[in-house]
Amino acid sequence: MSDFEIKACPEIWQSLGVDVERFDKARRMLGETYGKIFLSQKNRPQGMAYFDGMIAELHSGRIKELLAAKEQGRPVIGTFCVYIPEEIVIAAGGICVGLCGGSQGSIPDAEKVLPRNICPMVKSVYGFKAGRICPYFEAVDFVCGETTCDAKKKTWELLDRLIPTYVMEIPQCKKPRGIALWLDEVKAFKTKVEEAAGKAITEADLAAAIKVMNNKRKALQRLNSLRHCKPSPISGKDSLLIEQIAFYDEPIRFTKQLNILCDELEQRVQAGIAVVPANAVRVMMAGTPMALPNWKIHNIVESAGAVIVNDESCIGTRYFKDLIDESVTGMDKMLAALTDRYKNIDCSCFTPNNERVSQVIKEFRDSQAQGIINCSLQFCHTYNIEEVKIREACEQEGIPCMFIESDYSQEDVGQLRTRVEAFIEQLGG
Ligand code: BJ8
Repeated sequence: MSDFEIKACPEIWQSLGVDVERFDKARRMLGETYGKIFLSQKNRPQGMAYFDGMIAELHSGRIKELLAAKEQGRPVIGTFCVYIPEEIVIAAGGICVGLCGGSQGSIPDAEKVLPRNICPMVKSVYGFKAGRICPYFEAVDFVCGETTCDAKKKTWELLDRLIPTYVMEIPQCKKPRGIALWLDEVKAFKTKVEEAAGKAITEADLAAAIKVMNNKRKALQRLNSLRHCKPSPISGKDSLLIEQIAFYDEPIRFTKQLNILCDELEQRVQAGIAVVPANAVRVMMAGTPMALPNWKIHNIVESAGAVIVNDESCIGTRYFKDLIDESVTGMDKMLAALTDRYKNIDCSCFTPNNERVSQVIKEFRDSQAQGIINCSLQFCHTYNIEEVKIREACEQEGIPCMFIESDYSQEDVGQLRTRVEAFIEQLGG
């Protein structure tokens, strides 16, 4: 179908202590899957070539960049949650890479230690490190976890035995004393990053980093608005891919390339050019994030002839819908403004979390979708339980909604395909 290949770099993997033989097999399989899912799409925007290139360089070029940064004394920090303030890392001259696991391949390594009945994302993360099958994990100086869900916060204790794991305490409620604790945690994280960088972050450093991240989030907002056009000028699969690449690419380069793509998408909108037929059913996804390379549900939905026009998740809008106020000056006030932006992220780990319910309805309306597929990773209690409120709100608003609970395995694909096809048919597809 395609001769796409994710480039190999065995000398570097070896020097990092990666299990080269095993990792190389995974690399080949991933390249094949990528070719089938992404390169088989017809009429893709030309600007996707950059993002295809980022996947081709996933395990080579970008790893080399991280190692070159480390040589210059810049810290490279791995994260697992959008609550970790990337601006602080960038302000210190460092690099932040998202290490959330979206692969079934590392789960058997995790299940040797962790219980089977926890979220696949957490198991995938732990398995990547335990099995030494992720060059990113081997390239970072340390990782930063957080106290969001129970599966994560207890796994960090075990992960710390394999790699230095710093943990940010995220409150459970957004009361003033919770926000005050959060601000303290942001300050402590700043100190930790400054120690790793061997330099103090100045107000000018932080202001510049806030701008970099705001610009990146604005470009992602722009992509999201373009997806909302009818017909959507880009597929949901490609949009998801871009959102996933946002977590490991160099932010200034990423922003520039995404804006170039958005210029092209604007022209496509004017010309009425789309990847799918104009009458394709429009679906919005909501729920737990889909970390690279989890393309399972998007592939099922779009293979059934629908187009996904919005991702209400941490890989999607929760990552980029809010910006930091750039007009604020003075380190203390800037850190407070930063905390203020992060507290608007409406993860189901918070209680209460009614903002998310309203946000889901708002995004449904904005995206001109016809139905919502609310997804939860298996054993994610917070999103699973919050499904009740999402379903009630959809019923009240007359919005067709289906709920999927799944993991990274292929075992339920046939059954999911049948359910998704029936839902799309119900929406008029
Ligand atoms: S802000 S959604 S990135 S915690 S899916 S590991 S919650 S059991 S990923 Fe998340 Fe931050 Fe929240 Fe977003 Fe736990 Fe649920 Fe697994 Fe989750």
